[in-house]
Amino acid sequence: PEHTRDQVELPPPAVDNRLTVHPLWTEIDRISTEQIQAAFEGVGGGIGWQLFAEEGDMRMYRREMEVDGMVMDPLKAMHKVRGVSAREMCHYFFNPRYRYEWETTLENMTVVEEISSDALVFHQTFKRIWPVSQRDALFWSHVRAADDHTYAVTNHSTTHADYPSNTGGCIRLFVTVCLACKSSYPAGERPTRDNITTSIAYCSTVNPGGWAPAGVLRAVYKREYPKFLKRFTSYVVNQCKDKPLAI
Ligand code: 6CM
Repeated sequence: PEHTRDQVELPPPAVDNRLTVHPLWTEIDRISTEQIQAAFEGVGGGIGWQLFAEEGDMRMYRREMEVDGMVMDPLKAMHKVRGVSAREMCHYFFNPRYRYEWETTLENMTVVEEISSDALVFHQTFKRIWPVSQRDALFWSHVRAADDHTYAVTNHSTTHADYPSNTGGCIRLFVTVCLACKSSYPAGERPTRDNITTSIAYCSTVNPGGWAPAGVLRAVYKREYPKFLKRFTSYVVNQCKDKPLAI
């Protein structure tokens, strides 16, 4: 049945050996560790974080930051989702099979390299936004188990000889993203769809890679990030509802 195939491909509980012998391993391990730690540090008391979107349990903050006139606002979002596990959340975020179903800013996605069951390299082009040139990105993506009932996906820009930047009409953007998820359920009970809650921390920093008007970028981010997180989380809830809970 459908769910059996999904179960097999869930993020592994330990790092895949094929990843630890890859040339990118040291970088992937270091950046993932840093990002996961930072994701769980709240914004409470943090200087400069401004709340820009709030809906139900979702809160989104950004810190305005410009480097040479280019917007690089770090974004941090917190959310709580009932009925799915951290592992399931990360499975749907990492696995390319589902990406077109929840990612609305995406035009095209190619898997450039399959490093291991828990690490891939992607090339993506994004939908063009007037009056800005079209963007593309090339990044590794790594899913891992962290502490108890915690899983995270980290995406970070890299390079590849077959995908040179600033060709084919696209400007290459640079991205660091982390989706970190932690499940909880009442002490002494067995986890079920009815009692499990997953806390999500999503962090993103995008360097637009070339000229783009600050006002346009901030307006796009303000509209697109809340849309993404709401759409993605309800997509996962929907996908999981008739499948056994995978913890
Ligand atoms: O994290 C998200 N998606 C992941 C899987 O695709 C991955 C994507 C990272 C790229 C983030 C780039 C966002 C820029 C989209 C706007 C289009 C560019 C025009 C402006 C020129 C700079 O980590 C979800 C990403 C949700 C983005 C709203």
